[in-house]
This record gives sequence, C-alpha cells and structure tokens, in this order.
Amino acid sequence: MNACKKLMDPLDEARSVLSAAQEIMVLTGAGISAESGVPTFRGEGGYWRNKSYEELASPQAFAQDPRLVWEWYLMRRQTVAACRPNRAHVALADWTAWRQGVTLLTQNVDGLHEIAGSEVVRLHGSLWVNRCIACGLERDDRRTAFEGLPMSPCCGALERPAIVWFGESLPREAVIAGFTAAFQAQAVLVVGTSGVVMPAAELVKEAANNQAIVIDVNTEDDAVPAHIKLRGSAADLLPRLLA
Ligand code: BV8
Repeated sequence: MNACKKLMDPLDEARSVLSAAQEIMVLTGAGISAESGVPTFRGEGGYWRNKSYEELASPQAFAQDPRLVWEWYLMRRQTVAACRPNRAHVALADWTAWRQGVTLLTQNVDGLHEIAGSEVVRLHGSLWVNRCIACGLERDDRRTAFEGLPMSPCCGALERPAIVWFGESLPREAVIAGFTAAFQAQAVLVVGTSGVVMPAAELVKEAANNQAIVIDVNTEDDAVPAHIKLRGSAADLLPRLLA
C-alpha cells in the first residue's frame, strides 16, 4: 500500500471519473435552482400558508381545494418567471452540448434547464403545463395570475398542473429513460438534491449497484450514496467541474 499516496483533490477525482466514463447519468434537484432564486422544498421556504409541500403537492389537496393548489402553483410560476438559469444550469448546458453519452434527469419543474438550452428528462413534470382532468390532454400555459379555475379547451373540464404529485406515478417515458440511464452509466453526477424523494433517488442507488461511481454536489450532506462528495454551491462547483 503506497503509504504516501497523495489524496487526490475530490474535484480532480470527479473530473477524471467523468472523463473516463462513456455513459453518464446526471440527476438534479431543487438545489441547482437555489442560486437562481427558486426556493427549495426542504429549506426554510418549504411552507406556504403554513402548509408543507407534501400537503399541497397531492391529488387529495387538489380534490379538496383546487383553488388553493392553483394559487400555490401560480405563486410559484410568478417566482420562477423572474428567475434566470444560473452558472450551474449554463455549465451543464455547455457541457452536454459537446459531451456525448450524458442523460440529464431533473426533479425540478421550473424549466430553468430548458431555458439554459439543455435537453432534459423531466421526472416530475412542468410548472408551465396544464392537464385536462377528463382526457389528460396537456397544453402549455404561461399565466401567472389567478383568473378563475382553468378549464380545458378540449373537454371544458377542470385543468390541473401537469406535475407529478406525491402518491402519483412518474410519467412512463421518464421512468424508462431514467432506469435506462441508471443501468448504463459508469458515472453519476447528482446536483442539489436531498436524495429523499423516490423513485428519483432510487435511480442513483440502481446506478451505484451497477458499479457506477457517484459524484454528489451539495452545500450540505444529504442522503445520496456518493463515492465523491463535492461540498459547495452548484453555481460555483459545476463550472469548475465541467470546464
Ligand atoms: C410515488 C413535484 C407511488 C411537485 C415532486 C407516503 C404517501 C405517498 C407516497 C409516499 C409516502 N411515503 C413515501 C412516498 C413516496 C414519495 C416520496 O418519496 N416521499 C418522500 C417525501 C419520502 N414519492 C412519491 O409519492 C412519488 N410517487 O411514489 O408513487 C406509486 C407507485 C405505484 C403506483 C402509484 C403510485 C412521486 C414523487 C414526486 C413528488 N413531486 N415534485 C412540485 O414540484 O410541486 S417532489 C419534489 O421534491 C420536487 O420535485 C423536488 O425536486 C423533489 C426532491 O426534492 P429536492 O429536489 O431534493 O429538493 P430539497 O429541497 O429536498 O433539497 C434541495 C437540496 O439542495 C438540499 O439537499 C440542499 O442542501 C441543496 N442545496 C441548496 N442550495 C444549494 C444546494 N445544493 C447545491 N448548490 C446550492 N446552491
């Protein structure tokens, strides 16, 4: 055992893991948008009218009070509409523009990856899409002010946010893309997630079970089973990691 083996700087180690990998899975969470001004879920901003996200982002809450849930989502649209992608989103978009073999999965619904130019698999849907509760037709909707409960042009039925709520399954194509990436990846880059929400967090565990090396970027320790922990903000670390 080489007793004086110099411990590699974790950033250098992560860089060499990414450059050696053929297939890479990236999973982002609310933390990557924090420096754009989008509140995270489990930080102090995780409550609204003293209800938790889990209470509001559920089919039960919508069935009980669709107006309350729409007001919450419209408030979030107003917040996000004033936000721009930060250096972390841009670094990922620039990197995936030339780096082959990268699948970018996001738990976020804010659309900032897409504005930055990334092709992304949305595991939990989009803040900017409505879905008809009668036939499931989806349409883009950029409105941020409450103008009465939205009705679908197709059926004249109530529309809901096209977002995956707690207790609901993820879109089939997103699950297939996610697990395919997890099984094929030699490296996983996790950015800004507490790693508690399933099945998104499951994807990282699957990849690690398939011998992928997991790199975790977070300002704090989290539940991500990482081999390399890069502690700091995504907007600072990603440009340095992916340059
Ligand atoms: C499912 C859309 C089953 C909503 C979201 C009881 C009842 C029902 C279900 C369950 C239950 N118990 C457990 C479950 C499963 C549940 C779950 O996992 N719950 C958790 C809370 C334990 N999962 C589900 O319900 C899923 N569906 O299981 O279906 C089923 C099965 C078969 C058939 C039918 C049904 C659906 C989960 C999806 C829920 N929807 N989003 C909306 O946005 O309105 S989840 C929500 O959490 C967001 O998408 C968010 O992205 C996601 C994960 O949170 P994070 O992204 O990690 O955000 P968080 O705030 O937690 O962490 C931010 C991190 O960033 C922190 O670590 C922080 O340190 C770090 N950070 C901060 N700043 C920075 C930073 N890092 C870097 N740089 C910075 N600057």
